[in-house]
Amino acid sequence: MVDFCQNMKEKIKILSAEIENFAISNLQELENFRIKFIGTKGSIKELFNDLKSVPNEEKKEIGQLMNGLRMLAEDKYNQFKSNLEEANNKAELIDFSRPGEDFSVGSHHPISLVRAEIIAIFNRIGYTVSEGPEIEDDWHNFSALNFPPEHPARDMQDTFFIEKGENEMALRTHTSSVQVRVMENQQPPIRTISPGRVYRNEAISARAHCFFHQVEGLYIDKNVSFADLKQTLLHFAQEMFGEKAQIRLRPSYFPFTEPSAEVDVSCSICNSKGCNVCKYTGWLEILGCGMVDPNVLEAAGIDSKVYTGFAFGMGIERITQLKYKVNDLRLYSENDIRFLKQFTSVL
Ligand code: 2U9
Repeated sequence: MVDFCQNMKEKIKILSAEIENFAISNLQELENFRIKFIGTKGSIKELFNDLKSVPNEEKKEIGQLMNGLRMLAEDKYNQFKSNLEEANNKAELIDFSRPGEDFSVGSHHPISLVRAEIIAIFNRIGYTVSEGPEIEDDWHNFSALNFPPEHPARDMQDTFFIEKGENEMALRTHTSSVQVRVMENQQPPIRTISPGRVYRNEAISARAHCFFHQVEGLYIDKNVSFADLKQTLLHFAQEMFGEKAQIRLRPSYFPFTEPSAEVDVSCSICNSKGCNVCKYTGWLEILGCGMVDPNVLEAAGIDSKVYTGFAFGMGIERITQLKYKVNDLRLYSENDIRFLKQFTSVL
């Protein structure tokens, strides 16, 4: 009899482990569980039938163990039943025929759009893209570009200095510094553009900002002439503003180019007839350019007797202003969604 009782206790232990481990993930498995353990022919019912044969002195202990077992099975069954029913009800609430909800897409910033367009135009005629640091030393930002020691651009009024003195560093004021680095590391032919952010110590207004974006171009080889420069810039203007665009050059001065010029494009808004955007001149200023000064070539280790080159520089904000008629520079960095979302469908 002792063996019989021991055997009963063993069976209760095994069944209790089986109940706990039984996996239920759907209604069919729940039903299988019910039949196996709780149903009229289930293992717990069978075990209860054996209770008759347990001697009276052991009945209480074994009876309690069996009640515990039945509760374990019933609790698990009820718990899974209500979980599965709840999940089923939720699934029934989903209307799969409903149209999807709108999700808002962002837009490319107009500066990024125009930057990409300028890069694509010059890529097509063989220019690579070079990038460099925004924090520059005096050599790459000024001295190598033929800025005399007392040039006003070197002043704190114009440039953001990070450290003064021996380790003088500044936020670059143009991306020409990147092209100095290209020349120092590579012999001609060089045909590259440098897009990037530049910094100037200016009060912020509709027409000026303390940072903006430039693309500067550099072409150095044997026999590069001013005629090559003019034709390259005409090509750029026609790609950017339409095939009817014309350019004109006005003499100018930059420390790093000689001769130098400022370039205007014909006003596409009024077909050069005169409007308030071109101030009734028919022309809009878009960039500066010139033949690279021999001093700049020599400073970077390029023989100015063998090579010549041209360079140009433009503000991306200015080109964007003309292309998309943006009349206030501050709009570019305020991140006003009403401004930005006007460019959602441009690409
Ligand atoms: C090297 C040598 C010369 C790049 C040039 C300009 C003329 C120019 C301005 C346009 C509007 C800057 O953004 S802006 O304010 N740039 O007028 N930039 S020639 O000349 C270089 C570049 C690199 C090595």
